[in-house]
Amino acid sequence: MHYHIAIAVIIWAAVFVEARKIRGISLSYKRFYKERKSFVCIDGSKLIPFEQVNDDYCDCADGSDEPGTAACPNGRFYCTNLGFRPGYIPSSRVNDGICDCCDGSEEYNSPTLCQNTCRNLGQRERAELEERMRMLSEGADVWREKQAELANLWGVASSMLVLLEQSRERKAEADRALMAAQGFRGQSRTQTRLEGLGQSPQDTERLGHKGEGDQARMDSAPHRGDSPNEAEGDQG
Ligand SMILES: [Ca+2]
Ligand SMILES: [Ca+2]
Repeated sequence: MHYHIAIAVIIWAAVFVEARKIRGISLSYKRFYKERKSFVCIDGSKLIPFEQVNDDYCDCADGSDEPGTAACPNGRFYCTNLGFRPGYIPSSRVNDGICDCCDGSEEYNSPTLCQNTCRNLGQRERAELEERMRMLSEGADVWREKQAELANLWGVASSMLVLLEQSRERKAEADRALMAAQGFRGQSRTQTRLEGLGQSPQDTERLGHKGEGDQARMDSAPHRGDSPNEAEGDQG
């Protein structure tokens, strides 16, 4: 007997709590809707008895006294949408016969029976998100792979540059050695020819200087016809 009374009390309490529930508000806005007190419009413009909240008559300019009805043109209704994403809809869509919230909570006084599709929508959205995350993860793996390849290529390119520089240095050394060898061979050929003529390079140098002296003397010696007297004598 006592058991049945307790069950009845619990059911009555649940029905009472549901009846007193303020429709169309989110948890963060519940602090504005404390029962048994006067209600202050959220914009602070007016103080009204709490009975005028959701009484289907618009009292507040911001529509905050009618979160669960379509009375205020600028009001908005909060869809809890358990299992999916919560959100707001314009209060004009409350009890308009069209299901807008996936939990159908805005059609609480409507001939339209709305199915709760939040769970399916949530599952679909989670599957899509998982697929997107999988693709992003694969893309990230490919990106890391390409980065590793790129780093490897940079290493190879750096090694090749070092080898190229070393080869340039060796070629420059070889060129210098070749030029030195060619110069030495030229000197050797000259020396060989002079030795064949019985002269040493020093002799050649002296002869060169001697030839220059003889030429100078020949240039400075007087020539016939240079003196005017001689010219006149020749004429006499
Ligand atoms: Ca009202
Ligand atoms: Ca609706």
